[in-house]
Amino acid sequence: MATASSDVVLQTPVLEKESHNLLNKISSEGGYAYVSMTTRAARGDIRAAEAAREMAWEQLHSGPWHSVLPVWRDAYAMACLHVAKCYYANGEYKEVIRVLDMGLIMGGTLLREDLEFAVRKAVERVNGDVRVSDEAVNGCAKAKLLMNCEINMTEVLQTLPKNSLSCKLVGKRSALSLEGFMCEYFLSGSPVLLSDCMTHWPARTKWNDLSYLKKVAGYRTVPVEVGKNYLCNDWKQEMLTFSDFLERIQANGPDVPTYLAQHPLFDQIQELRNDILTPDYCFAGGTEMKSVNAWFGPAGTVTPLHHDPHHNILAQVVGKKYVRLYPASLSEELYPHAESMLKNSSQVDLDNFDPNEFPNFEDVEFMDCILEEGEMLYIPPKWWHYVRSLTTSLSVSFWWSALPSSPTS
Ligand SMILES: O=C(O)CCC(=O)C(=O)O
Repeated sequence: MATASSDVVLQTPVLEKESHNLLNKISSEGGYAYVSMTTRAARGDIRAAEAAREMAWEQLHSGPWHSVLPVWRDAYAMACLHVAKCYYANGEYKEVIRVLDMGLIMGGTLLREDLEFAVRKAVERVNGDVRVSDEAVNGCAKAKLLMNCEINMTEVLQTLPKNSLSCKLVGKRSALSLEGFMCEYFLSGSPVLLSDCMTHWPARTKWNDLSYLKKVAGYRTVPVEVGKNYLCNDWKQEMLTFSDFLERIQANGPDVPTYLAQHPLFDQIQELRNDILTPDYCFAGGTEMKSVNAWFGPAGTVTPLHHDPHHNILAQVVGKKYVRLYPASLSEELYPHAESMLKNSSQVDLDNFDPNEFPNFEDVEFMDCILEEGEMLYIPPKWWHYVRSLTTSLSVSFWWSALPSSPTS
């Protein structure tokens, strides 16, 4: 049985081991004030812990993300652990989870093990505290994330870009073998819809169950995008608890959608990782897995026309999406943005297309499809894609690179 003191102290063995070295590195980068605050924080001073966290946060926002020194990301994670330890000692477990999630999302890798262990502890505590409200959760056990997956094609066509679903459709293959995928699609770099290959995923039943999602992730903090899309001026990012996010999706008002987009949710929440499997297709080419991301939002989210450098299997777990694809070879005709940060995105807004501004665009050939629940879409590297959710939708993208020895590299 746990002793009283081990009950209120959050164990952070990696922090104990690495603190000295990390603080030395931070000092050598000129972070003396941070080091001084952290020394007080380690003795349980919550105000000092908050101040250190604030200082590290400022460093994380001092320039473009790639120019932030990795040591400041570890410093941020360290400060989050100190703040969390103080809240934990006070029994404020929801606050502990919030702070630790910020550490997981924004912090470096050095203290990740402690962050993950600590978040598991705090989640156990919260779940213990709210056992009474389990009834409330069970009461809505039948509540579905998406009640009805049917769509009205006439209405849908009105929301899609001009000429959608009228030209070349992406071909669909059922239960295609890895060898078939390699020979017919991967090696030639051709998109394909893959059906009947994710029936065994626990996510296929679990993720449409609101009470399950709330139970495993409700108190966790996630980053979401608010606004039409990342190319628009009014677009912003927010941090929300997963429960608040689910409520927003359910409310699905007429205003701008909230989209949990391209977030490595499965590195953050182990229970959700256990619900998915890496598709065999991702082993084509030797495989170096780059990232597994969640894309979760209401009907009407749009990812504007862009391309990525990796092979991609986009797996549709809940709901449906419309996807339009343009081959990599036609890049020049798709009006890529000139700025280096945006050069993988097209200037053409498919939802407000102006032929006078982009006269050659309409003649460019594309392929498109509706990605149905339970299907995967293979998007070859550098193929341009535009994606619009037609219902509440939850997808997972698997990005991988072929090894240098592979014929496609
Ligand atoms: O599903 C979406 O909204 C976009 C997916 C995407 O762009 C990707 O998987 O690379």
